Amino acid sequence: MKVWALVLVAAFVIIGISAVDKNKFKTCSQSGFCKRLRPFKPEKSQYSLNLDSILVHGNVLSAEVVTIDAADEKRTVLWKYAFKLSALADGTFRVELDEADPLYPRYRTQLALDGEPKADGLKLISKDDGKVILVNTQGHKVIITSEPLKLEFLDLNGEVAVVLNENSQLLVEPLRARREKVEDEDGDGANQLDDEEGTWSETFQSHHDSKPRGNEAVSLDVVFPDADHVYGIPEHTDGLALKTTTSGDPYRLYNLDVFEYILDSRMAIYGSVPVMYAHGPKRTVGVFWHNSAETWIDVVNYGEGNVVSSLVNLVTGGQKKRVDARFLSESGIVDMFVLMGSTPGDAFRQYTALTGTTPLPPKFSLGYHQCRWNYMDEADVRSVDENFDVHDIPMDSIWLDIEYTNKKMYFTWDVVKFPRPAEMVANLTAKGRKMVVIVDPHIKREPGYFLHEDATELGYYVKDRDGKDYEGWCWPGSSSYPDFFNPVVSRYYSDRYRFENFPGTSKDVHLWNDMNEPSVFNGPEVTMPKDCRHYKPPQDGLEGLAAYWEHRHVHNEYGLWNLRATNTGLLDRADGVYRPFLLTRAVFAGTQRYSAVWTGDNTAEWSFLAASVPMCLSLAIAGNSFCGSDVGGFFKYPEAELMTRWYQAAAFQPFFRAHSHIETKRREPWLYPAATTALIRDANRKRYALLDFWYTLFYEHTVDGLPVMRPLFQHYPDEPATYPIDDQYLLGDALLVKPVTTAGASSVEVYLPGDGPWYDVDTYVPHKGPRITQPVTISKIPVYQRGGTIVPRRERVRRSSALMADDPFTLVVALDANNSARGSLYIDDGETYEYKNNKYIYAKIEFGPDEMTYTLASEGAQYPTGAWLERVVVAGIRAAPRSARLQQDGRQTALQMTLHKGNDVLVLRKPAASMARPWTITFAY
Ligand code: NBV
Repeated sequence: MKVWALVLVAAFVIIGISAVDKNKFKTCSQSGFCKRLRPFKPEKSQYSLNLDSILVHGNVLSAEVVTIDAADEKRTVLWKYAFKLSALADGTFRVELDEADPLYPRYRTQLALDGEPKADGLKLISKDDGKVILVNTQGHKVIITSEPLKLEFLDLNGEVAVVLNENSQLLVEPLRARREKVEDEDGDGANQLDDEEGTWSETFQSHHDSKPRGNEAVSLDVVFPDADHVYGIPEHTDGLALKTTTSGDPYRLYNLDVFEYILDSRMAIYGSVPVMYAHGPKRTVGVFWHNSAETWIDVVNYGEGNVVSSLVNLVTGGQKKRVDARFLSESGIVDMFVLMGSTPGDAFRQYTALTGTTPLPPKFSLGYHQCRWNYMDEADVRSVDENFDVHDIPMDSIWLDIEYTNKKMYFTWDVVKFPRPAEMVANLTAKGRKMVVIVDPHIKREPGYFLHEDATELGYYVKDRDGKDYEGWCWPGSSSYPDFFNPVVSRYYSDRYRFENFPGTSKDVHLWNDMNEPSVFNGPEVTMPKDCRHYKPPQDGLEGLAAYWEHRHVHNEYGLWNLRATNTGLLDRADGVYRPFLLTRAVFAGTQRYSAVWTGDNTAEWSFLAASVPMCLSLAIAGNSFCGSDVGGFFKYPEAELMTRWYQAAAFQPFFRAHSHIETKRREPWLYPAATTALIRDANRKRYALLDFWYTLFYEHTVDGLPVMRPLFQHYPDEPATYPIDDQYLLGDALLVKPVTTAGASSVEVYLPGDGPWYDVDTYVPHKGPRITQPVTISKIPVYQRGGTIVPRRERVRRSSALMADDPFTLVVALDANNSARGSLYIDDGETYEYKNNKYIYAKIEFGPDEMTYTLASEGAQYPTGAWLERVVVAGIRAAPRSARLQQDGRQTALQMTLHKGNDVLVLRKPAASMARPWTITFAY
């Protein structure tokens, strides 16, 4: 390692002791296009649609849009644009605006969409008075005003739900060629360089951006009438409901490795998902800004107390509720999807219909993961593994961070510390456990390293502005980065995951792609320079600037290309038989199709524990349900109480993994006082008891595209009190979780929406909302089951999820006011794709006063599970039945029953029905 490099790494580590170094990251005024265009708000938009050019073909209206200077009486056309409005399936529209004849093609984001969106019907209703009116099959109308161009999207009641370009901030900066010299335009006698406002270059700190294409920004404003709040555009740290940005910077989306990120901030961090939802009692709608360049988003919520009322009146004409947003990106085209809702669930589903859902995860990955930077050698791994058994704590996987490699050369092992990886993995799999290893995208530039030699020889690296292999600095020292945009490179990279190419791995070794923003320690804002060059498929006649994409165009989707290549590799290595698990830090629209996500390097502080909820909720409504945060906090050391509360909270979050920084004190559960270890054991057991509930939710997500972890307003859209809530959430529609996130808590305030009752899952005590004070001890996790639901549990806890496969079920029935409840259960082999061949069970479970039924809801689907029904617990029973009989396979059995607790909890003992086939329990009174 060169000396300067050592100094850099040391400095990195030392600087990292305190909170984020804000100077490393741009503010809006340091980001050329944001500074230039944030104030852009002309009184009248220059854009108008040429009514004579309109063509409606299939689901698409296309037309010419032109810009004309308002002051120009001759109405000279400044620039021409191609406009498209498409009607898409399920109440979604798409609006595209590109230059009609750009100097070079403008970048269109490639990987976010899960294939071509499905078309809907679009009918032209009228075209007069400068307005075009259209309607889709569902009945949503679109009114296009031609001059200035404005688009109004109407809900099914005929009310305006979304407006584009109401605030005249639509803009597509035309590409132009750089002139070496500009004639003396200001009359000072001198010719000037064509470089006003940093058009052709920009500098941030010591970093120079050559901007060979000049300015190419795009912008669009959106108005959401009647909205109380807007949500989404993760990843940020300032809560679920977005705030007005008139003071301070806009929300920023630019995937960045922000060391020791801070809370309550609109700064960009690792992920960027440009989808926003607006919700109020009238409706929920959404917009998806399909753009992978650096993006800034301003929000003005006129209903927020701090927006001056005179301004509210001026802008909204007295309308009390309205939220305005404005998307501003450095490059690309205007490509906005409008999601018409009308419920929150509809809008969330419309988004996943476009960008995809999370495929059914291997079941182990819903269990508990034990990670640390680093488990240092095989003996360390073995002892951690054994200690989970000694302390009787269920655990499904042990993770290896970067130190397992030979000098941070991925796909290799440090042969001194890890001489027998296959044996190490076999030790884990013997107990049904797995291993997860990290592979970062940076490649060590080390002579003799096969990956580096291949990539250099074959030209597989991202290029710098001069067309040479780009060299940055990362963990391995001098590094280069695969250009996944080239299909040949992605294929090559995928093949590195083949078992024969990555010795020591097997189907039970899963993956973690970190640092894929990408992180470059010595790059501008700790990432890749924007003028680096990426592959573009060669096309006849396209050369020079037209022959490649710049990193600026693709930045936010770089990580997604990395994940796609990894995912392909993991599928292919096992001939498509086994489901892979993959975790990523960088996030973009569509990431959910390949990977789980986590919230990166958090800190062992109470506030970060609390922040894990809104951060994961925002990601979940943006498609990424499989989300978690480092349990315990990555930086610093969590004392016993914080650690306990973190386990308790994370046991009820989708991705459940403990992780810690290499320099922090070891913190495996048994290293705490015995009482804390016991509490952690209890939290993990609660997780494992509900694994089938989680698995069923993830299965249902693949079918309905709804989040697994849900904000309260999703199910209670008419209850305004739920709108701002982001310290509690729902799992499916059955459980409500309120984690304890403060020290020394003896009670928490819980909002219980709807009619309830909500049953405390520990005691079955029913509660009615809207607000209760829940006393808590250190062992209490406030979780409630909604009356009207049935939740499957398995009470025999084992070392890992795989060992529980044939264990019996307890069904917890929480009754509603009609003495009824329903639920579902999904079962399969937990690891293969055989479910696609109908080898699974999806059962609907229904409870009514007279009978309880378990029916297989998917025709033709079967799975020979050995699991059986051990117990039915019915909470909230008002009239206890005299007798209960089970029927299955034509046989009848009388069941034993016991009444508990003031006689309102009924337990049916040992029905012993097989969960592989339907059954019925009938009650007599
Ligand atoms: O690979 C080391 C760490 C990892 O443990 C962490 O989870 C990642 O978010 N990685 C970042 C690199 C550097 C952290 C300071």
